[in-house]
Amino acid sequence: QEDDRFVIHGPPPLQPLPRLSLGKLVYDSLLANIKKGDAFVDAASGETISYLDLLKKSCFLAESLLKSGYGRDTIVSISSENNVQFYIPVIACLYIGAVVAPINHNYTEYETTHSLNICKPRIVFCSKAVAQKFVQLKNRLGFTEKIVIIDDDFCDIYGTETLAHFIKTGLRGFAPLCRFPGVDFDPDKQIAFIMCSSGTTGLPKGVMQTHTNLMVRYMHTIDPRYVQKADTFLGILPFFHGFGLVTNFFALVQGEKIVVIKRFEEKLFLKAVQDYKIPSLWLAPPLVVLLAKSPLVDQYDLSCIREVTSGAAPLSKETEELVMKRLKIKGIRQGYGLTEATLGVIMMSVGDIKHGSSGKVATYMKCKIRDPETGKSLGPGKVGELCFKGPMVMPGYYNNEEATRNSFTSDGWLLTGDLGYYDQDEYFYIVDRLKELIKYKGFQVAPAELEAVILSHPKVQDVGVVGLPDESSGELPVAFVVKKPGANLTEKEIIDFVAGKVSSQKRLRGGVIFVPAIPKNPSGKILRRELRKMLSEFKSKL
Ligand code: M24
Repeated sequence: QEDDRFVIHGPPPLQPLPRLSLGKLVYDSLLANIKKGDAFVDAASGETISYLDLLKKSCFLAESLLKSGYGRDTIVSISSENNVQFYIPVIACLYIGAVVAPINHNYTEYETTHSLNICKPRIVFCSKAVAQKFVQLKNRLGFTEKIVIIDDDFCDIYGTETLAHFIKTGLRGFAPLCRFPGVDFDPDKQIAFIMCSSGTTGLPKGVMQTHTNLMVRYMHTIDPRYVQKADTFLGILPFFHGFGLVTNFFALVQGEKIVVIKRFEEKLFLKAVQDYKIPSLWLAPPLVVLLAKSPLVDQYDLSCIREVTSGAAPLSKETEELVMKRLKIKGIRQGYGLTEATLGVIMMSVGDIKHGSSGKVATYMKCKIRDPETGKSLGPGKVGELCFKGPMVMPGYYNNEEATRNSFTSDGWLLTGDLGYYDQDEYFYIVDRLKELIKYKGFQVAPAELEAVILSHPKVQDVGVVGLPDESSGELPVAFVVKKPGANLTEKEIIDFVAGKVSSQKRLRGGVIFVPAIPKNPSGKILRRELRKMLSEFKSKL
């Protein structure tokens, strides 16, 4: 039985949650901002796209998709570096109720295959840089009909077409219109995005996020308790990750100019903040650490920065304090979020400071700390699993009822797999992770995925992967490996084998430790807590 005393509610909303499609919201905003000029500008090349252009291209693309037989519920993937064109297909799909499934452009063929197989997109919109990979996979997998290149009007990669070509052929001579090309649907049920996350266990899965899930974040964005209005926004968080995709989308809806960082480079980052006078930075902890420690920071005039917001991984109190002193700002606003709950569900309000805390439960949401053993809700100061209810919680994993069922308690609370507590004033602190997930620089690394890769090595008998705590990156993946009897296998051989199959964030930067056996429970489940203990013993001996 739920103990209501220990359910922590977010503050009352300023307005009821509107039942509106994101497409209509963004269309109205683009229209209202057409005189504003640039919507996106690339910090390195200076390439831009104006609000008017974005409005036209997204409307033409939506009409063209509809005329080509795509529409509500069509699954469309997007895979590209952060660029000024990224949101054209995203917005067009939101107009017509098509479902956008972003895929990390850095993914190897192996990882991309898994992502494509989750949602089987009929169209992939991608950048020229990664198009070849999708052409090969299209032929092999067979369900994708078109690959459309978004960032080049003259691209001639065999098996692809350009965005301009797709629009022109789709419209088949019809004069393009800039009216709202919307389709009727129920925003509570209509899926807007399918995002990649491994959740509490196993391989990456597709998190469904509805229009209403995302609308809650819009309400946070226009709530002065959470967001200070600005003219410019730094598009540095990856657009394919929930944190980046949604924060940049709503900055756009707010009519801000988004300064896009395509490839991270320290000088480019600092210069963009300085030159475009970015007042509010939204970052993952590694970049906050950079602001705290990098000698280059002193070479730029960063006096424009009023606040820094950090989320997606823990940030230490020490880093917080260093950045505050260095940038002469009042505090770092932390937030805690997860793909399964759309975005930040615990956030520090504007002007509120409590060092080391991630903040308070966000408006529209409620949270409880659940004792993982007994299932009972816990009071202040007691560590347990954070669980959420409310309109930001995903309806489930795409095509995966079992994983969905396992992510909720029988009375409908989302199990986050994170351990934390709240204090007497209801500020939350995240202290550990119950789930398998490793986070490297804010990116998800699913141990089960690395274990499957390493197990496919012919000289490996068994394996278990855990994270090694690391100050600047959060955690580094480490593999405990059992060699096949008589096998001659080196650490380097395994590290290189993994590097050949997965993208950079998943490499075994924490190393390989050879062991005689992997600790498991009687049903064969890896005892990760045991592995972590072995890891700290091993490292303390070095
Ligand atoms: P995903 N401290 C410790 N661990 C954290 C954390 C934190 N502050 N935040 C996330 N984690 C870990 O890749 C937990 O283990 C995200 O990280 C994600 C997605 C969308 C938005 O998702 C957790 O289970 C955000 C994060 C987000 N973070 O902050 C804000 N948004 C935010 C901040 C201020 O699935 C796992 O990472 C204001 C508004 C905001 F939205 C989830 O990993």
